[in-house]
Amino acid sequence: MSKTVATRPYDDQKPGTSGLRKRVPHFQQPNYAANFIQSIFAAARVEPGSTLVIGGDGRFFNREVIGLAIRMAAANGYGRIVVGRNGILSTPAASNLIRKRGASGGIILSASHNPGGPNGDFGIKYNVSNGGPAPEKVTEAIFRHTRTISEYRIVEDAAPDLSVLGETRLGDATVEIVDPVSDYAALMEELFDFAKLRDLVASGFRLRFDAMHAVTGPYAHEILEKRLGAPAGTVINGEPKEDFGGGHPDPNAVYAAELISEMMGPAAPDFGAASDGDGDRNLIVGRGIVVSPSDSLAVLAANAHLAPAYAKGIAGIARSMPTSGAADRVAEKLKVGIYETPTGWKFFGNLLDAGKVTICGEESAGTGSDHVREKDGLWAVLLWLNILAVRRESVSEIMAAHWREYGRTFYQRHDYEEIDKAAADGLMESLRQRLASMAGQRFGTLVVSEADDFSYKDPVDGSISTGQGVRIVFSGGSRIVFRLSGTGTQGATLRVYIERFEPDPARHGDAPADALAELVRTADVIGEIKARTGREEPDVVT
Ligand code: G16
Repeated sequence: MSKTVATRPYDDQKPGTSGLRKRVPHFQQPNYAANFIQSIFAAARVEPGSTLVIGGDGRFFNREVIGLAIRMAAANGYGRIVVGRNGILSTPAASNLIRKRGASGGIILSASHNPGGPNGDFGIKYNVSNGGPAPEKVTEAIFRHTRTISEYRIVEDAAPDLSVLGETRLGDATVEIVDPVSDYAALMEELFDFAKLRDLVASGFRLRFDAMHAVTGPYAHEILEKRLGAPAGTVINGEPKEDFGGGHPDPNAVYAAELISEMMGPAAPDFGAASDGDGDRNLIVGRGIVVSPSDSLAVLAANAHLAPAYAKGIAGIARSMPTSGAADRVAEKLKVGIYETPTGWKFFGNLLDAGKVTICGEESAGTGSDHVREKDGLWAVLLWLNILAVRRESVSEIMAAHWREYGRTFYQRHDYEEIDKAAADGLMESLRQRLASMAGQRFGTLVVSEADDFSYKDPVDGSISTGQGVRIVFSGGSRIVFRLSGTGTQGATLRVYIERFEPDPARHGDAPADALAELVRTADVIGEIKARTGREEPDVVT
């Protein structure tokens, strides 16, 4: 039996870069999650009897909302609801399941790399039938519905036990609890040469994977240790925890410090990697070298043909605007298309569906391909391993060779977290007002050649997204980009992206901080960062 429950709208349910993210207590307000889920169903307008996939990264409050989403889906006309055991599905595994099952969409409960726990973050995102994040026209329709919602539908019966595999009936729907790992692991075996990977591991090659107490633990244990034969202990922090063990499951040099310090030490393994809360991001580290995500995208694109899935070559590359131009040089050499999109994986979906690109990536530690419609942390790790298994060179050697061939793009992102929202808006507004007069201005040795506020016209459906970040380009191609994050939950996060191309191999060994020092100083002058935010230093440099 299902029932209709009266509710009242909240005015702050606008999805950001990747779904709706708020603190857990905020989500625990009466009907807060139910309102958003009902609005997803209203915007999705699926055929009765459709399939819906539901899963999450296992963070605090997951179980409650998964139970709620199952009961609401059963009352809203879905015929089959596919759920990961114990509510667990990594974001790429959910994307794969949506595609494999011909589902009309999926609900993924995650706040990605944001910390979890009773006072941590929680999030809900909706993915559409191609397995990718809902495009803006859908997220806008969800938001519109949240502004006027007056009731939601739910079955009265309890949701089934999420720990038991198999099917049960709930209202008019079938709820199917599936193993979260097996379909995903099978997909990885199709894409990569597991025999070669096993040989690499058997040859004494040592790897370390930090799952950061988040969702990739079970996936990494199965794939790296069981299927590839890496010794037990290869995967660290491999048990998912509701609060990620008190950590911040963001795979960067600050939050994955344990991994980085091991990789920089005298007994470092050959290869290290980490993933985030929901398993879509990746960090790649070689012995003594951290690979920047923008460089990783370029190297993966340049070497993808070494893995079976991409042996015939790639159709094109897409990167988000703030991601460095390193991949552009690879696309040029391969004579394939390069697309520059706004931040947010949702912008890659159309390009992938249209076959215009095969590999996509972002500076925010995300890389992926047309195998699913999300970025995919373990996929990036396995593609790196496949490349290493064929080339039998170290990560440092591969990077040095890449820079010799294409030149090196030095890159840093400076994050100022939880700053005052009004100050952040003021900083961006002031930049926008000065854009028209910026060209020709000189800052030290740097001369501005162009400045704009990035906007994007989707080449497939013609939709236009404006206000996607202020770009200041200097003669010679160096660049500073200012943007406000769309994934924070407290105040505002200012991101400043800085890059400089260096063709001279004699300079490729320079430290990024030195190579970018003048641009960093200039970013503060142009953005008035210290004056407007009161911050002397960024909180995180990636
Ligand atoms: C999400 C999006 C990414 C984006 C990142 C950072 O990642 O899927 O496309 O690059 O947020 O966005 P922002 O700069 O707006 O904070 P995730 O891993 O958080 O889902």
